[in-house]
Amino acid sequence: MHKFTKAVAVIGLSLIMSHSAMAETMKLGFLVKQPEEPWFQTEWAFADKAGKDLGFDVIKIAVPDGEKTLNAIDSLAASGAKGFVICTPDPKLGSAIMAKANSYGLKVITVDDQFVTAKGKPMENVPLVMMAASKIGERQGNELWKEMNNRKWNVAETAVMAITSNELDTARRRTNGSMDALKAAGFPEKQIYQVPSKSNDIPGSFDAANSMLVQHPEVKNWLIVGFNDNTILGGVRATEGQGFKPENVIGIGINGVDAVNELSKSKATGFYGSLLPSPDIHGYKSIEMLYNWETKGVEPEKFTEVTDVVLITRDNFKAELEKKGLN
Ligand code: FCA
Repeated sequence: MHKFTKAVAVIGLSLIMSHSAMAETMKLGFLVKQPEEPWFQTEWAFADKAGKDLGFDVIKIAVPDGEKTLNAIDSLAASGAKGFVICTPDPKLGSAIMAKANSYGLKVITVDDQFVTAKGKPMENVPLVMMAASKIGERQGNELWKEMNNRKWNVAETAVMAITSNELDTARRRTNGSMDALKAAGFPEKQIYQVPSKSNDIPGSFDAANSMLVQHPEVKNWLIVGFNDNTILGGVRATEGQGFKPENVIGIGINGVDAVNELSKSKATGFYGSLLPSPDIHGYKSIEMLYNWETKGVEPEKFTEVTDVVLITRDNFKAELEKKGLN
């Protein structure tokens, strides 16, 4: 009986303690526009890791549109969070997001997509963590050129299909970088065709690519340019639908983690590979900066560019993902 009472008391005490410990744990938000992309799931996972390492809770919220974004900020404030990292569904929401965050005294760090004013001017005073957009685009162009030459394609029978999302600055810079690199390498400018995507997902780029393919029945080989893996996947699916063989299509994505299913397929497709940046660093570092800002008053850098990139293909993707702890 005595033992039993003691045991109950111990359990009771530990419950009280864990409850009060929980009450003291700092909360920070991590809001992303497209949680269905493994890219953002990876950022979340590494934000959680930072939370475990440094001792804070991460409130992860999907914000596919403006209304959900503003509601998410209300609920973060209600739960006592001190700030949030965000990849906004629309860069033009920047001013509205900042106004709401400021009204609650919440700190904000942006990741991947930079806020712009209503007039489209980058809001450079809000801290940003992002990949080097033009550089990764140039790398895409150079790798496409290299693989085209490996396959000894006749340039006269080849065209570039550039699926664009120019309203998103990072996307515009990536695809422009890619087209510039192809031109610089010697690809004829008049065989580079651009088509805008209506939405930044596979169906959007699939539709865009289909309309491009029917306009150019004369093209035998296609190089596909686009700002992320989903864009390229949509393009590749469209070529398959219109009867192109994998050996006549080269698509190289960007994000890497969104290409794992495709690269795991038993047979090669027109999706040759992907440029893998560092979603782990984006997720970990952005929220670590927020934490240091809140707890130590360390002002984050206004711009943190993450440059480390590796090309993953069917041959090396498992090993490369493992190196970064992304498997
Ligand atoms: C943008 C894209 C994502 C990812 C990220 C780094 O937000 O939409 O797919 O590439 O930049």
